[in-house]
Amino acid sequence: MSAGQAISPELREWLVAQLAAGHSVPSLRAAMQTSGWRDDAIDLALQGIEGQAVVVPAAEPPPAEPSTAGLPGPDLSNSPLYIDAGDRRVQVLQTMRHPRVIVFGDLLSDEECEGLIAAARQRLARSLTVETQTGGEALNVDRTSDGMFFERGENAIVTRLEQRIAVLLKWPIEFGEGLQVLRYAPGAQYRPHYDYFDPGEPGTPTILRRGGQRVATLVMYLQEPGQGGGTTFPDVGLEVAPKRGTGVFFSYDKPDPTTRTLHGGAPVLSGEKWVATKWLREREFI
Ligand code: PD2
Ligand code: ZN
Repeated sequence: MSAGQAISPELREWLVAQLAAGHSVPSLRAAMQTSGWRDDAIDLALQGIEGQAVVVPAAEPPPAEPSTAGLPGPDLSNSPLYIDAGDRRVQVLQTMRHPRVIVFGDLLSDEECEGLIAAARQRLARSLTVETQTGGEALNVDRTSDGMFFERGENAIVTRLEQRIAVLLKWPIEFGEGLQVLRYAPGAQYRPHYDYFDPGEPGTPTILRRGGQRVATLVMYLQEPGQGGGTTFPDVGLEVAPKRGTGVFFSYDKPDPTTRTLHGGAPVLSGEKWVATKWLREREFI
């Protein structure tokens, strides 16, 4: 090494990179001295480098939004205000991309809401949730509502609604679970959870035999409480008001928290909240 050694562009680049990586000018000077550089050559090499030391690394591109291709849901590419769901023109009130959430207005008539409640009322029992340890069902303290399931196509209102949902969400009727109806009394809630089945739980393979994973949820409000009872998405600070006839739809392309589909039913503060939930599977649900 000698004082006459040329300061090549590569050396300059290397020095800038070292500074950017957090090495100090004195530490670089010491390293160059150890390598046999003379002080005047070091001065020359470091000239002007200090000023440009802060090389800001290129910002990470934002994570790509998950694709909704191959999932249930309407085509929103032209930002429609209404969607023709066959027998009804449904409003698009609000949309979010990640998580994919759509709030639909005028999804059900008052008569349909009342008809579903009347048919469900006598069959209510304290809600069970799928027990992922075993694949069976169990009482769950996270869910303090009462509920029941209709069979697919069980009565005229259920059949009509299932047909409408299939058109609206472009997903075959056969891929849907039977409609679930829930009643929340004052104080009742559904603590935040994911609707997909946790792949890490031992009971999940048994559950998946009936139609694969859940890929989307539609919660429809049949009766609004006096206060409280919104559907919350804690990861994104969203709360959907439980307005009768309205529905909140969300989809998830994988059974994973990165979908940001953590959601819950906030405690009902007064009155009674009734909802109907339709879960959609990857394949025919049998
Ligand atoms: O009733 C709700 O708002 C609610 C919230 C979270 C319903 C469900 N999940 C569900 O039925 O999965
Ligand atoms: Zn849920």
